Amino acid sequence: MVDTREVKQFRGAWPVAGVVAGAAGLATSYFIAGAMSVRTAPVTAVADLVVRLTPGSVAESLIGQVGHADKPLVLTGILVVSALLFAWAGSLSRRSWAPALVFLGLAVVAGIGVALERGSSTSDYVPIAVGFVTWLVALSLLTEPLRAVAPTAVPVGAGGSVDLLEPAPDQSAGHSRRAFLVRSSIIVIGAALVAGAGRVVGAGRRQVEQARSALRLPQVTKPVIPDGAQIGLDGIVSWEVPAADFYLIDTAFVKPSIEPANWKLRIHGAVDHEITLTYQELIDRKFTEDWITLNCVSNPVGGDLVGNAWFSGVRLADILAEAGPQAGADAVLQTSDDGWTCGTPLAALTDDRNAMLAVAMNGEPLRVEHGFPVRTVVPGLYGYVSACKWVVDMEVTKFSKISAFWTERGWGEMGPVKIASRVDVPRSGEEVDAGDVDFGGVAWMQHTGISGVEFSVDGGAWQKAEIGAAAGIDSWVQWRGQASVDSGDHKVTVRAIDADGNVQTSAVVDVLPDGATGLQTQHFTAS
Ligand SMILES: Nc1nc2c(c(=O)[nH]1)N[C@H]1C(S)=C(S)[C@@H](COP(=O)(O)O)O[C@H]1N2
Ligand SMILES: [Mo]
Repeated sequence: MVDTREVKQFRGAWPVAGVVAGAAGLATSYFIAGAMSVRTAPVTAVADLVVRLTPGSVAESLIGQVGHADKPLVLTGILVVSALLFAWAGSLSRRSWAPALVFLGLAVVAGIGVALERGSSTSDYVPIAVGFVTWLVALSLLTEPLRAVAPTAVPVGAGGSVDLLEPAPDQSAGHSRRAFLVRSSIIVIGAALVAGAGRVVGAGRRQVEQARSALRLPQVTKPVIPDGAQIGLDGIVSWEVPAADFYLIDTAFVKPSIEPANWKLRIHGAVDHEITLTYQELIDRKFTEDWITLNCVSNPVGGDLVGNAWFSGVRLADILAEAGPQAGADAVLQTSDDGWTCGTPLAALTDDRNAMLAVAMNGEPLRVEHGFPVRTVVPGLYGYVSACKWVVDMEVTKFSKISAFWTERGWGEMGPVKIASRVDVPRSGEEVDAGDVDFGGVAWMQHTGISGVEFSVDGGAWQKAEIGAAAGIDSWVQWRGQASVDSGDHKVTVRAIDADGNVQTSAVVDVLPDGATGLQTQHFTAS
């Protein structure tokens, strides 16, 4: 029989369990954010959210009052509020599993914070998910011993007897309390270790970020959008895609943290002279710069895995000429610091196009997630065969001798881009005013160029669209057109024509193995 005082003492343990479990969840999410180099950890994202939601005038006067302490204050506030919510969740868990809802609510708030961050991607939610699962597991581990001595059905003192519902014979209150203390200590120590490890893991990334902001690249010029490239229709993707909004595709769960001083590229294999380049040697060479549209082979018709940016770097053709590829070589096996590989046609790296080892994007050093300090960019080829991020090794070889990450998985070997066009205005499902309706979007066929875009409303005749200026043959163009429509449901279809006169096919082909074809049709309603 359990002493009622023991049971009462245990009441305080429930909120403690909530706080310990909550802290453990924060610790694992912090660690994962550090390990994955997630730009904004969940708590920081919530802090940004709080700042965003605080009315400007209030924020200003607060910041005025507390000066530079504003950010630590907001963070401390969030941690205090979280701790109270954790404690509340812990007390709730005496009676039901409702506390899971409290945790879920917190996870959702963190998720909203992350969603509102500029350039957030799916992987940014992983730390939140891990933190949430940790909460649930830790809370159930901690409350298990408590549950054994505190059957909620029995109000202590009512009727004067404490009738425990079938306590296991060895589940005395003392035993349970020991179990609770042992489990909380293990979880607290574990959380501290995990949080500490998160700091260490995150430190590499912080150092790289510092090295990145300290970089001076005198040969890199700021992008200047060519006159007439922006066609002036709201809703079309911006012609120059900011690095923070540029699509991200890679297999690296943890993004490589490479300081420029530690970067080296080895060019070897079937070459007359093996070359090893340091970062300094690379940026001391003559630069090339170009507007290049980069796209992913997995981009479906109408998809947004495509972007256009101003890349600065060193021409690979010049470097490879010094290495001297030997007769018979037709491929370059590129390897990233993270072990990812791709096989690139040697010809595309040695012909007159601007295939380059890029160090900057839109006039700024590459972002870590886009391959800092050095990545390859090859106009006219899909990213999976060419645009190696964090590139550290190039082996000149033959396709017949190699396999690479995606080609091993059934994707085509050569990866030339296919002509494509997209409708950005109106968006699917959008309501527009009946009458003259504006249409617009982008079209691309890198390294051939686009000569025209046509659109068809409700399956009618193809009409010529106006196209914006291109910056050469490697960048996309914006297009726009107008047609009169009655009220009701409508559709618009677009197709592009390349500089050789080839018209984009309507034949539907899936992205696997070498890129989608087919025309995009957007449905909209006029009223
Ligand atoms: N190291 C590495 N480089 C990589 C990849 C990768 O998974 N790992 N993915 C490639 C693919 S499939 C594409 S489409 C482009 C995308 O480049 P971005 O993320 O800078 O837009 O990078 C390429 N380079
Ligand atoms: Mo890709």
